Amino acid sequence: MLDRRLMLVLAGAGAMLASSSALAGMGQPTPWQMGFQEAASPIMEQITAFHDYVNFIIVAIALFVLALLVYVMVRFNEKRNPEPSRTTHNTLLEIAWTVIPVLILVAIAIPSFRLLFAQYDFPKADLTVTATGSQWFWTYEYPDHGISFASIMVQEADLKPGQPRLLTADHNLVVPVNKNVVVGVKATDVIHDFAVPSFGVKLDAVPGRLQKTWFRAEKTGMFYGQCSELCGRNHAFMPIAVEVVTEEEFNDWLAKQKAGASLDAAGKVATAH
Ligand SMILES: [Cu+2]
Repeated sequence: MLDRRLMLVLAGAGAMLASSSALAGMGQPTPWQMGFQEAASPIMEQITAFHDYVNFIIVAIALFVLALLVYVMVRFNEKRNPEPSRTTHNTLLEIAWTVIPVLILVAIAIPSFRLLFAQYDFPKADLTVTATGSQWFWTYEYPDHGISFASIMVQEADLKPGQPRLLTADHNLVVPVNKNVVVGVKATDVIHDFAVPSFGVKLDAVPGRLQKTWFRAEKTGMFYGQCSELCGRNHAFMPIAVEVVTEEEFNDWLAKQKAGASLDAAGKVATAH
């Protein structure tokens, strides 16, 4: 009876390890989430796969060391082994415990560098946007389309049904699906950080410096992130809300923004939908 229950718990834990995105939501965190948010970009898929792979190696090493410790405690304790051997060298063992860890590190390093290069290998941009962090909101610009607007968190009292608390913004960063979006990231005051977990994107926004990252969203919908560098009092209240839409919807949105921007030529923030 007890064994059966134990087996169930172990099976559950195993299943969770096997898929680190178990119980995780798409585009936003979920209560009792284990592991990462579900991947919506090729880079995040690679990050998740790499994480699962390294996790498997870590668990195997931890179990192996635990087994050795238990074996030593049981087999070589003072009662069972009153006369300890005086062995100090074993060439074969010493070579093994040097070479095997090196091989394990190489087995980790190769996919690790592959992922790193994939993250920094910028594809041809289909759309360029800039995200500027300020205390405490984001400003998004579409330099090729002359659009720019601020994105400010919606207060809890003003949320519409289905809108997540602390993550909903008044104006979303709208991008088309299956397109390479290059994001220039900068800041006006202190260091902020542009992060969207489901896209595998996280980059510091540093004043006086333009950095860039990229993502390719493969699913439509809302994807949320948060400023991920402590930036002052309202650090927790400057969400990044990305709305991924089809290309037609994106073009409609662009047209609407451009019409709105020309009406708003007084230099006020253009209205996003
Ligand atoms: Cu910030």
